[in-house]
Amino acid sequence: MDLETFAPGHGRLEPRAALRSDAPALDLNGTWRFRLSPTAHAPDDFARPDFDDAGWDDLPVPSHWPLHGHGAPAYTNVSYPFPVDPPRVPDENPTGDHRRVFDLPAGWTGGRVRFEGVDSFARVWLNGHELGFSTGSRLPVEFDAGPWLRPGRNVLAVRVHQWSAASYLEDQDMWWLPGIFRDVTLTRSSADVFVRAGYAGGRGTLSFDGPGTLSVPELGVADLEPGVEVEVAAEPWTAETPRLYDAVVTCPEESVRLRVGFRTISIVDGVLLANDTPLLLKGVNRHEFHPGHGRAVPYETMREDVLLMKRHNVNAVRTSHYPPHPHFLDLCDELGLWVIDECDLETHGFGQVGWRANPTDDPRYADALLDRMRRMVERDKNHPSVIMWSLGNEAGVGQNLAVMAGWTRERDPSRPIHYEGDWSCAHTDVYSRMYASHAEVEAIGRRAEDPLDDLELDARRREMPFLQCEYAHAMGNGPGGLAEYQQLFETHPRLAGGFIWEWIDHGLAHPELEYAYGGDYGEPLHDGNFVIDGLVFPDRTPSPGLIDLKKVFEPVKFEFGDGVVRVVDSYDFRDLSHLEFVAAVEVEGETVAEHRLDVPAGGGECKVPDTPGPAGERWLTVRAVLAGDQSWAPAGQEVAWAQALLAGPSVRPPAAPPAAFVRDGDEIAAGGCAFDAATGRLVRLFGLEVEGPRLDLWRAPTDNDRYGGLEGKWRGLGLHRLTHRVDSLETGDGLTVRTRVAPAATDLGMWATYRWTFDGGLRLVLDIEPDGDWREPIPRLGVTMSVPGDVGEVTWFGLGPGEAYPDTGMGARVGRWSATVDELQTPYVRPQENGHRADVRWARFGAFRVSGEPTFGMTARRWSVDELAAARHRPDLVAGDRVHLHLDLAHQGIGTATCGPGTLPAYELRARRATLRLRFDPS
Ligand code: IPT
Repeated sequence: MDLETFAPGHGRLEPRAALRSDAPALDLNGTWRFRLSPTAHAPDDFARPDFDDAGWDDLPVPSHWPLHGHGAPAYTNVSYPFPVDPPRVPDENPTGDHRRVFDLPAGWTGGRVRFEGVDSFARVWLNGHELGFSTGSRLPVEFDAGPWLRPGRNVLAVRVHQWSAASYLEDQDMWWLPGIFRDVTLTRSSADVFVRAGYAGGRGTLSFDGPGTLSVPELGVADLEPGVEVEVAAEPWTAETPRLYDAVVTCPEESVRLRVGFRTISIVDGVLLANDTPLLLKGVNRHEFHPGHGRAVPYETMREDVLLMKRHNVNAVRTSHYPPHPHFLDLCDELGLWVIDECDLETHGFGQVGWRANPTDDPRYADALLDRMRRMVERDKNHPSVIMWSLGNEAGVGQNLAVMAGWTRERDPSRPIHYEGDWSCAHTDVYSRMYASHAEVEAIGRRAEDPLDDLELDARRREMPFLQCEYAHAMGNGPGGLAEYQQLFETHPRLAGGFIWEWIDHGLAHPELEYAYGGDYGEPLHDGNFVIDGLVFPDRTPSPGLIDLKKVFEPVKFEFGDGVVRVVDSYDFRDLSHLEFVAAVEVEGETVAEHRLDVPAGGGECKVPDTPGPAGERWLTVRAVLAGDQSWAPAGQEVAWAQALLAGPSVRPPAAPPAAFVRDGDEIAAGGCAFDAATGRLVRLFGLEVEGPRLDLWRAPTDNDRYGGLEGKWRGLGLHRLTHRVDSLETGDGLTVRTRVAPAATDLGMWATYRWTFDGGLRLVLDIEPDGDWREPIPRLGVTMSVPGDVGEVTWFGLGPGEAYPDTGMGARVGRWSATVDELQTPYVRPQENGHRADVRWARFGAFRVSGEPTFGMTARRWSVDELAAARHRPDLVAGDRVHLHLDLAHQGIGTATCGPGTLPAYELRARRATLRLRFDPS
């Protein structure tokens, strides 16, 4: 077999829509027989019906064979894992032979074998007869089985080669995972239907192409002939109001059921509209992924994805970077998400060889590229959720894009075309970019972007809506900068929003490592943890990034005034009548009063009665929750919230007169606390053995710190190996310890002066002053101490419940929170700085309590920062017998420098004069 052919397939039937038909179908999923060969050259006699496969293994289908003990997964982002020499492929070419015996029900004649997805090159035989071959892993293919089916026992054989000329088209940033990874069926359905349902001027329009007649009983449409358009009194479909109508197309041989949604996408004056209303995409990029099954994603998992997105105020998905399983789009129709459906095309690795021989610009690949586009458009054309076709991702520029776009425009003029890889936008209807900085997005929003050399193209592009098909790279801790992007999207009508990169961490479940990433299977070439960059962890637990995103994407806004709150409807298509509004007054984090707010459906101003109550810091929290069940969440689900400060903290009662600090042997003691007389370091805190707080500038670098280059600078300066020198120690009404803290081999340092006093509680005033010319931002400014490990629950009053850094934590609110030390950790797959709770007024750690004057940042762990920084996977972190406490004045922001801009200047931490004030009391 010629695996290096440019032809996308042979013997295949014309592509058609994914449809629910009442024609008989036989599910061929299940247990198949399987054999793996290291090259493409094993004999192909296995396709014979009488071949004895007794020596083979069982394999479930759908699946990827490397996840079932045959070979291993491999991860690369941009690089091809084989030489870039199209269309040639290596002799090492894992080849999986699959056999499935099935019984044909009595009376069955004719039909097609349908594969929803085979990665990558599939050769198919039925009863020893070769039906053909196909490429295009994430696309369906059908072969005519009719002539070769026989009564009773039939044998379907499929040979899957991992590498072929088509592999050059599938260089997406993900695990390389061959196999028959989507459903296989024998179906007698053959119909193709293209329903066109628009919405304009308050009316629906309906027509269709295909065999038979179309009926939509709910709208009184009966037996509509193909090619005839009717007007209907339909409600529109939007992602916010996903109204669907059951339709049936009755053909001579079968009936096809569809759910029709009426909506029209248009572009007017450079603004993206749905049903004549501006549309703001609050999107995520979704790869198909399951930690145990790879891209063979169970239906329940797809549903969970959509539900999670909806519950976090996400309204759009880009199906990066290939068409998803067709059921996913059914769910988007039903539950409501706007979708950019992306073609299974990426040739990113050619960028590493100067884009020489890029298939996108090679006419020999034109058929293959067009074939992929056709199979996507034909399969998915009936989905109201799909609002744009994307030609692919990171495939450079070239003439084949024109072929794909030209055909698509003709076939489906109703949807704009998207492609990011060609900034001239020669073949697209929208201007799309990835990871553009805030400043550039703002300029584009004002139509003040730098012009293209080609003035005609420039003028065309300037009239286009703009979207960021990828932004805010959610790798590890982060992303930072979300709120500022959203602010821009909501300010400039040209900006149609964007899609966060990306939905899920693709960590593969691993017996020792918990979750594996690139390199963990011994791949000679890999991109490490770049595959761990999602808003949800591999098990789909929301990461702090998703909690923040939910806040930033809120469809309801609150503005507080004197005794009033203004509620603003920020939905694009619906009012607030499905929501209930609750206002709570909390003192020191404890609710003292709660009442409903009467908010008009269109939004407006409401009085917020402040209830007199106990003294203390008093906050008003207003929440919008679902009044009744929705298809995507039950009643009570929180949609939006905001807080306003009603009264500041009460004034502390005057302290007892300061106690004397007295020398006692090697120690200096005051009220149950003691300091080492030589180092001035706290050693005992109300009877607990502690290692005193001392100035620290270091944090375990985040992925953004690492890939953005800060980690290198910090390590270069030696911030991870500070030395401490005590210059003087004075006792009296307190203890003053003057120190200089600095790394070796540099003249940069920090003066740190600790002033301790005791007035019933132990007070620390730490003055910090930089020494020398500090040019780079620093990771952190605060103290580190260790305490005995028997700290159970930590209770604090401050921002929570989750972590927060200067440019993240929008989802955290002021309140009283409790967590065990273990629960304070955010389980980033690759360990890094995490778990910092911000604006903490006070925190109780078992036997003692720390208060900020006024606040501090808090992190507590069972391992040191050095252990955290050295760990590659979570199981590397082993709890010791101490708890390491970090009490901070400030942190460097997070940014999104793994891809995109670093921390915005406002969130950078510069070495500066600063004072940290803390107070320790017995609990
Ligand atoms: C961008 C890719 O489109 C995306 O698939 C992913 O690889 C991301 O990078 C990194 O996680 S392309 C990059 C050159 C900006």
